[in-house]
Amino acid sequence: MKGAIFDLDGVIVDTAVYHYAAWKELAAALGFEFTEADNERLKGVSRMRSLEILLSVGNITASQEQKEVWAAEKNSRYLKLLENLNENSLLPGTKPFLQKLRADGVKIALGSASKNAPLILDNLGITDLFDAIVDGNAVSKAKPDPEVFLKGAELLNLDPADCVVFEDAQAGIEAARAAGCGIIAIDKNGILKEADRYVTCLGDLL
Ligand code: B16
Ligand code: MG
Repeated sequence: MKGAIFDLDGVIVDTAVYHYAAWKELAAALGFEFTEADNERLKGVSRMRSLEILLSVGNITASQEQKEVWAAEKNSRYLKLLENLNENSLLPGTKPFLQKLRADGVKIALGSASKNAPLILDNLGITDLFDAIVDGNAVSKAKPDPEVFLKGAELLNLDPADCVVFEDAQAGIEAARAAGCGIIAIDKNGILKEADRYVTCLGDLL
């Protein structure tokens, strides 16, 4: 491994709880309930696609303009919640693992669907541990398309085959496989498939 490419939500930090709180409020404002099980379908999925899934749960159709408004509303609620993030929000072992990789000369990139990724890394106090950031603003095709990880390897000046991807979503594992990277799955519930190795958190790898 010459490069390590990390997904964000579910690998480095559990932002899914904040996404869920913000989506749930939007659903309530639109007059329906959005459950935790529904929220599982949004993990690793882009903001607009997440809104479309939520609207399908509530049986609501809307114009693109209206969707943009709702997505922006959800995001401002989510941004408020992100103010709660700090170094203690990191998932177990994350910072020591990143530091160990750096000490071993491994290059580090982020490969996330989130457009808020740079802000989240700043709030967690770990931006300076990354050599490259590929976020939701930098890609046009969502996972399972390999674009996010191919860009990550390119920014690290490495062959994708020399990179390992750390992922918690099945679509992310498929994207990493299509990119030709090695894959370590962060799998707390034993539900992921087709990775090279499975751990419950990055701390397991120390
Ligand atoms: P934003 P990841 C993903 O992060 C989340 O898992 C997903 O639930 C969210 O909709 C997506 O980011 C977009 O986030 O609204 O902040 O742009 O797992 O790819 O790091
Ligand atoms: Mg994820």
